[in-house]
Amino acid sequence: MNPLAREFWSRMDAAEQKLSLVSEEDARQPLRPDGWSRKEILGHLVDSACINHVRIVFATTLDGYECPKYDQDAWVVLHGYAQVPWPAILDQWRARYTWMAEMVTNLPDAALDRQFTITGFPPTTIADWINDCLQHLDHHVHQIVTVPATT
Ligand code: NI
Repeated sequence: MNPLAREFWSRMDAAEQKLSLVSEEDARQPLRPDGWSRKEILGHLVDSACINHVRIVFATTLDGYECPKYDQDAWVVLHGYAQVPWPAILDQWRARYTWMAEMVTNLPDAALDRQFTITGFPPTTIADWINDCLQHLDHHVHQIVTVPATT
């Protein structure tokens, strides 16, 4: 297994252990006035996994791949995460990240240095982008676990 895939599985397992401890009551509360609740942050991680999974597969299989940015607030609203029970969002999260981890495990070494572009940003390599995805995961899991809920 390539080191990046090993890292992906281990960060995902660490995140899951923390996310599984969150109660439905805490998950429902916004973390800031007018900000996302834990449910919406976890839903945003589901969206991010879907989008970045597809970006990485396209970048692996197409030369010069360029993809759009996405409107993260609109995606969270469109999926109605605020109304979905925490365990259901967590099931989606687990499924999407496992699916992505399996794809990263199967990436040939040559794919890791391939470049792609998100419109408006400098080109990135697949390996750098996977590392960014893991930092993004850690950032939001940290928020979910440490920011006290406002009531
Ligand atoms: Ni984010």
